[in-house]
Formats: sequence, structure tokens, C-alpha cells
Amino acid sequence: MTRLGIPGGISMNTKLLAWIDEMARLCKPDGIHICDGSQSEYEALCRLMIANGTMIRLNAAKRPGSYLCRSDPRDVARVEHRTFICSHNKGDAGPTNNWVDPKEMRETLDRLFDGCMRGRTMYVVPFSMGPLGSPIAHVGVEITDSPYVCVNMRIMTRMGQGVLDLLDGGGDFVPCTHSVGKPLAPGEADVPWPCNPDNLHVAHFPEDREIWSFGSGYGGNALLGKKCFALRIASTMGRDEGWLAEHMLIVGVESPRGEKTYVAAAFPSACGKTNFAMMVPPKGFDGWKIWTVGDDIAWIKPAADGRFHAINPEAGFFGVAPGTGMGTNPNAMAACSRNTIFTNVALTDDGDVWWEGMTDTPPSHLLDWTGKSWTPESGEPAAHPNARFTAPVEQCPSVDPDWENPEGVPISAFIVGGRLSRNAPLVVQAFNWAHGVYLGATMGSEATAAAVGQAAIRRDPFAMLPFCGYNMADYFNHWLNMGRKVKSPPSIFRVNWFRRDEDGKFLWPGYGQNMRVLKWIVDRVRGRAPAIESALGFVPDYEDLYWDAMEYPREKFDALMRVDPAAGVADARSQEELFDRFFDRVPKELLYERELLKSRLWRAPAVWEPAREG
Ligand code: TSX
Ligand code: MN
Repeated sequence: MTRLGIPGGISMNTKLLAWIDEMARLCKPDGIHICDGSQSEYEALCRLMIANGTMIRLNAAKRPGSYLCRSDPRDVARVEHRTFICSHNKGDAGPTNNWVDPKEMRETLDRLFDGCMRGRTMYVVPFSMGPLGSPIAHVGVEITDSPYVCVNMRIMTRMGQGVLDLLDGGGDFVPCTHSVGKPLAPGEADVPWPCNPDNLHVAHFPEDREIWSFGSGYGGNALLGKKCFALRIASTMGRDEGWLAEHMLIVGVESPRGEKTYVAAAFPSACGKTNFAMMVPPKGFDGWKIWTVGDDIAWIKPAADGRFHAINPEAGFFGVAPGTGMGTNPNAMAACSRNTIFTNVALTDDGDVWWEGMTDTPPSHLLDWTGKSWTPESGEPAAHPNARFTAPVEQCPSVDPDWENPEGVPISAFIVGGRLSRNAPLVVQAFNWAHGVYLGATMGSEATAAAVGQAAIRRDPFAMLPFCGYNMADYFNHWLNMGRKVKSPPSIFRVNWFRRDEDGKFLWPGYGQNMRVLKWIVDRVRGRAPAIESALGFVPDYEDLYWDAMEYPREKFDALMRVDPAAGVADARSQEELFDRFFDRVPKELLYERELLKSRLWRAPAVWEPAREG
């Protein structure tokens, strides 16, 4: 079959060919490279970046197939105030998104992108979010002038020829246009990390399903399959098509009898999502196993069996390095032991990487994330706090055998959680779907762990505040509706690993011990664990948790679970700060839930002696 198009006939998809042509005319690159996703292409791009000073090859004996990149110090994280939702109506973006009129944004982008790739190569990166051809998966194509984006996209997505072949059949794709925003004049030397922070734009057109990003080469600003497509654009696709794109990890919990239960969990940043996704069951849990499907994003669709089925649309982890070590997450350490791209970590004298939390004692000498000589006396972190590893999911020892199942895995429970030092119990189970949506919608996290109990609570509904591509009030309504799309919706739980005592010490050891909470959750959804009916929801009594091989006194458990009714009512009232921003768009069900909660709390004694369920 003859393939049409530029250059050298790459595709029979007319939309793709016309778009590549249009973008080439706009961006005016020196050349075009269509990525086939091969290993040889990956290595050639890495060699190019080594020659340009963007990448350093790590010691192959210590870290085979791995590289270090140091970004421009002005380009180290997602930039929320430069992230835009360009829907036709401002109300469809909602009060929690930055809205710009699509016509106005297109004019801005036309100006910014005009000639922005001069002196550079325009790469065309075809990618699938989810297993190729899965009914839950969707395709995107990113046009970028950053080879760093190409190699990261090869790890983070299914990228290359397979997707082009899929598109030959005429399939649709989400066009994603990206430029670091730094054209080169003839003869001008490049810098290791080109970017244009003063003109940063990350723009989404939800109605046209388009993404445009200018000025940054970092993470979620530049790897457009992740937050931009798999969350912001996909959430609007889900709203329109009846599915969910969520900021959730997915794990399978296997019991010693070989029974497997999948759960999906939403946590805001700095709650240890990747650690939870790769949890190692502690002593006392012989024969139990946690299987990792994903650590960040879940696409969840109602399936023919009347249940929600979820896939991880990604193929890699873009994990925060600092805080990851053999003690906290041995599975992540194994995942990034080879074939990994590190960004903004420190370099050891023997050509390996290091970051805070990798080992208890730091090496005596390093080059820090900016390339400067560093010793433990330097007084500054060696790795940037947002330093990352890009590693293939399949290298994670706990990867689930079904992680690439095109039908997804059946979800039995949703977990939501935040980081709260006070008044939030270890775990509660929602009474029903609407109550669960309320628990997710009112989720909050303290800004930092620094001040004990004094940090302001930032509401982050379903951990989606920066990632919902439409009005969050409509998103709550969509969640309420989705409960009716399956035979019986999964139970929803809210957890908090971060409660502290009066002295500021964590009350719960967290990490692997969270397995005890997970076991109760699994037993609850399988109808074999008791619970107490409290004002907040169903909660475990002390005896209802499994305590083998762990000393945890009843009094401490009571302190961990207790909620002062007055504090509970105060929290319910403070939810108005978020809900009021949406005016009358908040679903009535959620306001009823809040009033029901308040009335349950008012009736509750200061210390409950709640009745057994049933
Ligand atoms: O990831 C974390 N998890 C989830 C693990 C499956 N972290 C790290 C959060 C920052 C990214 C946690 N930190 C967790 C947790 O459950 N809990 C805590 C708080 C904590 C920190 C240290 C201790 C205890 C709790 N140390 C001792 O108990 C000795
Ligand atoms: Mn995330």
C-alpha cells in the first residue's frame, strides 16, 4: 500500500498529514522527524542530547541504560497560574481554572508559535494512552521541538510506529503542540535546557480536544500525554462520553487464598501515592501481595459486566525522587535501577545518582542538581525537591500481570485521602455513593507538614483541582451520575495517614502498615468485616483491624479515630468556602450531604459509644 504525505510518506491519516503540514508551516523548523519509537531512535536522540550537554550518560555498571538531565533552574515544575482552560463559555471552565477565551488564546498561540522552531527539528510523537487498541485507550500525537520530550514520551506512553499504523485505519487523535519556545538564529549555539519561562502557556481547548504548550520543557508542562491529555482533556471526554479520567493510582490486593481485589485511590501531591501503589505488606501479612497497575492516573469505564473497569493510561512512572529509598519504596528503587531518565537529581563521583532520602547518609561529595560541587555541609539539598525519575512500569517488581489487559481491571473500591494532622480519622467508609462523592469532593490537605495543626487546609476535590478540564461543580455531578452507570457502584473510603498527637508526632506509622487499613477495606467490600456506624461514616472498631505482628494500643487507636463533633461541624461549615465559589452549580445532593453530616454530628456525644451496625 502506498503511503501519502511528508516526509517520505508516513501515514494515510489525512487529518494527521494536514496537521503536521500546518504545524510545520507555523513553527518553521529546520527539519521534521517522525518518531517510530524504536530503541535505535531512542539511543540516537540520547546521543544527540549528550553532545548538546542536555544529558549525561550514567555509569553503565551502576545504572545501565540511564541518563541524567539538569533543567534550567527556572523550569522545574508545573506552573498552574500559566495553565489555561479555553472553553467557549467561562462557566464551563469554572472558578478553579484559569479561563481564556479560545479565540483570544488562539491569537496568542499563533503569535508565539510563529517560527518558534527555527534552527530546531520538529519531532512528531504518536502515542497511545493505554494499551494499543484497548477499548479504554485513546491516541494522541505530540509535535515538539524537544528531544527530551521524545525520549520521556517513549517511556511514559506506547509511542511510535504501532500508533501510526493504528492511525492509518483513520482513527482519531488528540493533537498536542509543544515548543520550548526558544528558536535559534542562524549559527546561534543552543543551551543544554532551552526554555522560555517568561512566555509560558499551557493551553487546553476541551471542545476541540487540543493541547498547546509553549515555553517549558519540564514534566507536566511538556509531556502532554500525562496531565494535559490523560487528565484535563480526558476528563472532559469522560464527562461527554460517560466515563472517568481520574488522578488515581490502581492496585490489586491479593490475599493468601489468591483472591484479588482492585482498588483505585486519589491522593493530592506529597501524600506518597507512588509509595502506596508499590506497597510492601509488612510482617504479619504472609501470603498477601500488592500488585501495581498504576501510580498516578486511572481511566475508568463502565463495562459489560456491570462494573467499572480501569486502565493505567501510562506506561511509565514520572516519580518524585526525593524521599524514595530502599526503606520507603524498594519497588520504585528497582524500577529506576536501569533504563531510566533522571531529571534534577544529584550526580555521584562514580557516575551514579543520589537524592535526599535515597540513603540515610549522603555521599561525602556530589554534583548537585545545578551541576555545582556539593558536600553534606553545603546546607542546600543536592537534588531539587521536585527531581524526577522516568522509568518503565514493567520494571517495577510488583507490576500486576494484568496491568496491560486491554479490558482493564475491575474496581471494587475507591479510596480518597488527604494529609491532615487533626480531626480526620485513619479511615471511614461512605454510607452510599452520594456520601462517597461528598467525601471526595470535600477532601483537603494541609499545605506543608511544617506547622503542627496550624497549616491551612487546601481543598483538593478528588485530588483533581489542578487537573479537571471543566467546571468542578459539573465534575461532582458527573461522579453522582456515574454511580448509576453500573449495577452496584464501588464503595468509597476516605483515609488519612498523617494525623499527629499533641506533641506533633505522627499517630500512625503509615507505609507498609497501611496494609491493615487496606485489608479492612477489602473485607468490607467483600461483606465480611464489621464496622461501627459513626457520624462520619462506617469506621472500624479496634478489634475490626488486623493487628498481628504490630503493637498498637487501643488508646492510641482511639486518638487516631476520634473526631470532636464541634471540630467536625466547623469543618463542614468551612466547606462552604469551596462550594460557594461554584454558586448554584454545586449538585444539591452534596449540600444535603453536608447538612446530614452536621445533624449527625450535633446528635453525637463528645466521645461516641456508637452502636454496632445492623
Ligand atoms: O508515602 C507515605 N505513606 C504512604 C505509604 C504507603 N509517606 C511519605 C509521604 C511523603 C511523600 C508517609 N509519611 C506515610 C505513608 O503512609 N506516613 C507518613 C508519616 C510518617 C513519617 C515517618 C514515620 C511515621 C509516619 N516514622 C516512624 O513512625 C518511625
Ligand atoms: Mn499526579
